[in-house]
Amino acid sequence: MNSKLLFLAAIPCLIAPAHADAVLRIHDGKEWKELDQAAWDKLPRAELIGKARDGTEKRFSGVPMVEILKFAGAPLGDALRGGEMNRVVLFTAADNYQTVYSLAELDPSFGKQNIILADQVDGKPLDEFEGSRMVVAGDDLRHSRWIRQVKQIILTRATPPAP
Ligand SMILES: Nc1nc2c(c(=O)[nH]1)N[C@H]1C(S)=C(S)[C@@H](COP(=O)(O)O)O[C@H]1N2
Ligand SMILES: [Mo]
Repeated sequence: MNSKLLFLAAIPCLIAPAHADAVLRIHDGKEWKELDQAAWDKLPRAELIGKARDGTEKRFSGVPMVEILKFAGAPLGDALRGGEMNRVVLFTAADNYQTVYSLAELDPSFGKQNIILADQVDGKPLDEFEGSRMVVAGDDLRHSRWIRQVKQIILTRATPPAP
């Protein structure tokens, strides 16, 4: 390939935007925070075994969900009571698929937690379909909330419609 062709071939790499889920955006109910790779790398990690989409057991590793909630400043433990009990956590993926968990069901003080935001499976980074990070909910019998390509997490409240 001559140098001109080489240059042209490099252009898509130079102008390609970072993948939509590369930086995790977290809304704490008041403002957006960005969890970039450097901040992500400092968080505690955990592993869990779960059934992958092909039905085989795989070893997922990533950040325990409670650590993400702490980063977001969510009320947890004794602080999660009374008026805080309508808190929900809304996950949105790069394909705009959405799922919710109640905050209480993600709080280890309410029950044993077996849920991580995974960035690796069997020691390797997730593939492009799974995205930079995916929710692995080890105790969910169905995988509908194993949301791939998580790009944002919003700590909000379940509020009824106006009467
Ligand atoms: N980003 C994203 N994640 C997703 C979905 C989706 O459409 N988009 N589908 C969910 C559903 S409904 C299921 S059952 C599981 C498993 O999907 P799979 O069988 O295609 O792996 O992924 C979940 N995660
Ligand atoms: Mo599904």
